[in-house]
Amino acid sequence: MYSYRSVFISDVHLGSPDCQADYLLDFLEHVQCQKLYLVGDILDLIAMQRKMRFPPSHQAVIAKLVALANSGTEVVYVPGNHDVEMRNFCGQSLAGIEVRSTAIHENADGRRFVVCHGDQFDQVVRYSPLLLLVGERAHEFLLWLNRGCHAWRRMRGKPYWSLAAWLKQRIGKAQAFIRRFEQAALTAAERDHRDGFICGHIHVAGFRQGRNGLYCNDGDWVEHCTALTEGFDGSLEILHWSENPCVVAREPKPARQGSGVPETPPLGVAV
Ligand SMILES: [Mn+2]
Repeated sequence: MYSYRSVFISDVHLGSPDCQADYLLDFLEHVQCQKLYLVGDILDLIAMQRKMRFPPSHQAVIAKLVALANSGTEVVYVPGNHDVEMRNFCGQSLAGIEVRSTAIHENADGRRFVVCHGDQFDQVVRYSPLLLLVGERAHEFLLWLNRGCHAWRRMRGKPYWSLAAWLKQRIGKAQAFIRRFEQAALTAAERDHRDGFICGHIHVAGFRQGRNGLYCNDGDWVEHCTALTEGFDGSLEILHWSENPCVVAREPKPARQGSGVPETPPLGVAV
């Protein structure tokens, strides 16, 4: 059993064929925490509008989250852009899950983070990197190809590997997009006088130490299967869940005063 003070997950996309519900269920079975944040795009109401589907494994994820909320875990749900309708429930409790438009998380070490899905920065950064490059249809095709690749590898007994993730990491424009997104989040955190910003949305887990704050992205359960975790001392890590769970990133140390450019932490995850 993995034990944490807090766990942040987002971009689960339940109801979409790309959701890695089995991995997430396995993760939720093996991880315990005092506080679980669902940082948006948990449900994919857009995909469900196109084709209504909600297989048993997706239902099991909902049942597990509700069970956690009713057995001592504080579960906070901050809806995103694919489950934007859930924002109508902000301020309410759904089956024990607290729905909020934004949350403030206080770390064990006293740092305070804004917790928000991140789609509000779309205006600033304009579109996702792959949409920008190849258009929506091609992005869907890539995800479809990714599913085929996953099925083929599974048949051959190989662990999960993401084609889409591999491509994204290698596309320069995608990296430039990610930088703009990080900067927008850091600026927002600074404006709110917080110590950092915790979000999802772009499906790239990682940290970025800004001049006055820390950017944290918990990734997704479509391409990478990652969560942001807070230990009991307040330290933040990104955990990649697969047959062999591993920590793929730790929060960078703040740049020293006067050292100029902040250090560059690893971006995304190597899967
Ligand atoms: Mn999103």
